[in-house]
Amino acid sequence: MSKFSRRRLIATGLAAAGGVAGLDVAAKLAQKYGLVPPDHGGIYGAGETLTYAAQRLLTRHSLAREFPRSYISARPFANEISPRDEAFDRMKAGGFADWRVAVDGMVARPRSLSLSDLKSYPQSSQITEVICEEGWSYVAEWIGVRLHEVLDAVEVHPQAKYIAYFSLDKDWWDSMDMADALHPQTFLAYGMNGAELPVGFGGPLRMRVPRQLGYKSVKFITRLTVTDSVKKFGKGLGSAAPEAGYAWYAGI
Ligand SMILES: Nc1nc2c(c(=O)[nH]1)N[C@H]1C(S)=C(S)[C@@H](COP(=O)(O)O)O[C@H]1N2
Ligand SMILES: [Mo]
Repeated sequence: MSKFSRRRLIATGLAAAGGVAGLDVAAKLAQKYGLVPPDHGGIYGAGETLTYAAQRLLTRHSLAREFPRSYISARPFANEISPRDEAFDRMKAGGFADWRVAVDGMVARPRSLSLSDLKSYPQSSQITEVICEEGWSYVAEWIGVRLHEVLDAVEVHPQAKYIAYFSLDKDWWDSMDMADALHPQTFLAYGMNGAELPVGFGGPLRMRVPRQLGYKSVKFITRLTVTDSVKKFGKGLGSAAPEAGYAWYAGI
């Protein structure tokens, strides 16, 4: 059987397993192919597994929609003010010259990167939509560096499976698998709509993961850790989201 038809069979199997009785089958298939999300388990576990595994098998190379410049929202909604933190205010007063993002874990060359270090990597931009799980969205231009570039610079070990990312906002951290980490639209964004990234939108540095819901696009990024398991962070569910009842994998 060719590799393609085998993959199609797996995907068909997963789709057919969509019924309640089939969720168990979906979970077993996903287990076999290493597609079990870290928040799998509990009452909705099999459903989360089905979503993640089906998306990975069917749409692994797809891109989030990119828009023409005329679609950029005139009044985008920032759902947050700056972190209430003295150190943050001091860094802001200094134009964020002291902002650092640590890149560590399963890498050959761990680094602590300033914004100017990040700006020395090739710059990319995208006009994509932030879609909140609460039902609102906006389109903006995001300017930054592909996470892929940063990961290449630190030389990720081949055993690595996830990138966990952390914010100055202690309540916010998340993780993504390597497929999303290396995805060409996954950015560390330091600019928005032709200017520096405003604090309300996560400045000076936020993650942009346009293939997933807005909550994966964590603001005020201070650390990236490359890992083969996310079990050791927080409650072991892969991000703060499942601890609050949201899915770790939020593909759109
Ligand atoms: N640090 C931090 N990151 C965060 C949030 C937050 O409150 N704090 N909110 C998340 C949610 S739920 C969404 S929908 C988007 C909203 O991005 P925006 O403020 O640019 O609209 O940011 C995400 N990243
Ligand atoms: Mo959100």
